[in-house]
Amino acid sequence: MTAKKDSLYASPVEQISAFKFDEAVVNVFPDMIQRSVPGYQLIISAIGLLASRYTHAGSVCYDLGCSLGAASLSMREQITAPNCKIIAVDNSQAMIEQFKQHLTADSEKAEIEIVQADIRDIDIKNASVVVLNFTLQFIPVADRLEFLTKIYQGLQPGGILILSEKLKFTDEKQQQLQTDMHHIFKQAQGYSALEISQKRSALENVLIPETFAQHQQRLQQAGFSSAEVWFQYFNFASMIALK
Ligand code: GEK
Repeated sequence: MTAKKDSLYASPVEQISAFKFDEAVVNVFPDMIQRSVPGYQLIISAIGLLASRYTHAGSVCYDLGCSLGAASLSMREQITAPNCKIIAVDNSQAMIEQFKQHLTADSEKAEIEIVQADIRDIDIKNASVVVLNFTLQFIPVADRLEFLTKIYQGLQPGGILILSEKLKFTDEKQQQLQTDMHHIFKQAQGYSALEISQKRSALENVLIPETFAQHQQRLQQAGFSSAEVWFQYFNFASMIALK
């Protein structure tokens, strides 16, 4: 897939509308996410490693909010247990179409089934690994507990949830520092101050970050026996929750 450069917010926009995962975003998505999420590529690789450890014969891995399938492909690369399946779900038609178009069959490896649906509506069964890689943050806060409880119930004992999220912080100075560092990261990736600020406005009320404590508490309420951060780069973290 050719990675087109993201310049969606490079020119001044009079009225910034709410961010959507539409065709324009999909066309530049690999470049956008790599230059916007610190540590993205490392997390994708580690998802594959975790899947290879936790997936056992005949079980299912779910990639919820799969976008163009980076996490699914990383899992497919690493899973060695036989008869496993990866179910990749996203509600953006543009994402799903691109992912389907670029997915090449590999009969040697776990099958990837691509589904266009709202991740709150799908059945989760016989799961060894569930991935929510920067997706829960787009689900209304009021729906998060019920959704995570459903994931917990669909996981087999010993299964894991990998949850990556943009975090917020209760301490104001910490919040400012981490936000500034993220913007400095984006500037170092070639984004201008205008691009950073316009994208930020577009994501306002669309991407709702929470603190690690809020995530940890909710994961435990959903039933998980433990939830910890395994990776953090400024205000972007990835957690593992254990059933
Ligand atoms: C990656 N995991 O590359 N139902 C289904 N999909 C949804 C929903 C929903 N309710 N809400 C949002 N999405 C990917 C990156 S991107 C993160 C995930 C980002 C989808 C949305 O369409 C988009 O594809 C994805 O969640 C979030 O590892 O762009 O910051």
